[in-house]
Parts: sequence; C-alpha cells; structure tokens
Amino acid sequence: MTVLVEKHPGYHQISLNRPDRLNALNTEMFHALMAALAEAEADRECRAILLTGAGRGFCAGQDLADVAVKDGGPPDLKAVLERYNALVRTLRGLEMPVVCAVNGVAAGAGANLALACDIVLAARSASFIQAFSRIGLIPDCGGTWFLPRLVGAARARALAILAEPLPAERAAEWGLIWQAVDDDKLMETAHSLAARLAKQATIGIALTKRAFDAAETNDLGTQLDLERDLQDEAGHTPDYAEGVRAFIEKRAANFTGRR
Ligand code: LHQ
Repeated sequence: MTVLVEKHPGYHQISLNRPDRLNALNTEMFHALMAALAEAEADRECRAILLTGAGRGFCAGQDLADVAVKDGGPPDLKAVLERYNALVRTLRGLEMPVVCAVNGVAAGAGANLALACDIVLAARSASFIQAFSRIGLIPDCGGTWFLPRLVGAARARALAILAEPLPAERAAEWGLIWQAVDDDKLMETAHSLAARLAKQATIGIALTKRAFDAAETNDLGTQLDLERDLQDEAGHTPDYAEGVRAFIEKRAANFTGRR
C-alpha cells in the first residue's frame, strides 16, 4: 500500500508509504493519495486531514526512476504535471483543513505538496529542498506560486535556483511553514491539532480557505465583496448560531461542521 489511511475521531491521517524511496511519488501513489482524499471528503464524520510520511522522509518528490529520459526522449511530463496539478487543486479545494506533518526531508514536488496544505508543521530535523534545479527542472506543484507569497521574491528565487536544503526551524522563521516541532513531539502535536480542528466550525474554515486563495488575484474591492458573500454563507451555518449562543451562555461551543 503506497498510502495508508488511519481513521481517528473527526479526522483521517493519510501517510505516504514508500519509506525505502523516501515516499517518492509514483503513479500508484498518486492514485492512492487522490482516493484517500476523496474518501476523507465523502466521510461526513471527517472534518480534518493529517498528511504525513512513513519512515525517515516526508516525500522526495517525483520518483525519478519513472521519468528518466530514454532513447525515445523525455516521458510525457505534461501528463505527469496534469496529475500533480489535480492533486494541488484537490488539496486547496477540500472543504476541511489539511494539517501537514513534515516528518523528514521534503524535496521537489514533495516540498510543494506540503506547502499546498493549510497548516504545516515540521520536525526540527526535517528540511525543504526545491530540488528541481538540480535536475534542470522548474519548481512545480504550485512552487512558483507558493514560494514568493510565503517567503518573498528574494528568498523564493534563491531557494529555487540554489536548491539548498532549508531546515525546518528557518522555514518557520521565514514564514514558509507554521511551526518547527521537536522530532519526538511532531506526531503528538499534529494529532492534537487535527483533533482540535475536527471540533471547529468546518464550513467557516472551508470558506476561509476559499477567501485566502481568491485574495491572491482579487483587488481589495472584489475581495471585500467576496468576504461579504462568504460571511453571509458562514452566517447561515448552524455553527455560527451555536458559536454566538455559546459565547453568550459562557460555555464551549459544540460545532457540528455541517451546513
Ligand atoms: C528516490 C528519490 C526520488 C526515486 C530518493 N526518486 N528514488 C515532476 C514531473 C516530472 C518529472 C520530474 O519531476 C517532477 C517533480 C519533482 O518532484 S522533480 C524533483 C524530484 N526529486 C528530487 O530531485 C529529489 C531526489 N532525492 C534527493 O535528492 C535525495 O534523495 C534527498 C535529498 C531527498 C534525500 O537524500 P538522502 O537523505 O541522502 O537519501 P538518499 O538519496 O540516499 O535516498 C534514499 C533512497 O531513496 C535512495 O535509494 P537507495 O536504493 O540508494 O537506498 C534514493 O535513490 C531514493 N530516492 N529520492 N525522487
């Protein structure tokens, strides 16, 4: 099984599982990952996802053995990228938060897959490598979009061109990720975060994700209009009614995550 799914109360843990290849992505793993995400989406009890990797790495990007240039020329890289693009679009569009626990090296598409998630934690020993330039490629999986937005143009360009490993702690200092965590605390921290998110107002979080993504291309006026519409949608959820009621009654809210 190239991807493992563990169901916890309120959330699914999805683990990339080719540890001897540092969880490099091949076609089978791609399909298994898409299926795991679809399963989480279809499960009404699932209100958050925890994505991580088995073994000492998070994900070493595309399995290079599958895309080696042979006598007939390069493989169909456009087809490979169509798959990656579908994966990134799916992650961003999921109507629930995705926590990524980067347990070890995240390279190439593996690094940018992590950046597509909503809240990224990384073990202190983990690192992020925009490995693409080492093999003559450009950052994909949204790398050229995520990097400058997260760390600014100067750092984005140097990371992409030099392909030097960025240690987790510096990644957190630079705003590439949310938090670097001691190795032995990573999974504990990630699980408690996923469990906490699974009790939050899920639709509000989904609409927040949508608003942030739209803000990347909207002008302020358009974004204000979008916030008005999404807030109206959030305001019609039972969780909004419950949230306000709980505040007034000075008790913890009991959110359902439903529309
Ligand atoms: C691997 C891989 C790997 C296969 C480690 N493939 N086996 C999109 C579309 C089309 C084409 C291409 O790409 C893309 C997107 C991309 O993702 S491009 C970027 C692809 N990824 C890379 O270039 C990273 C390649 N890996 C590495 O540079 C190193 O493995 C890192 C720095 C990640 C980790 O280094 P180490 O900790 O020293 O581990 P290692 O290199 O010894 O790897 C362990 C094993 O995993 C090893 O196999 P072996 O049989 O010797 O034990 C590696 O060959 C294998 N492996 N990454 N991407």
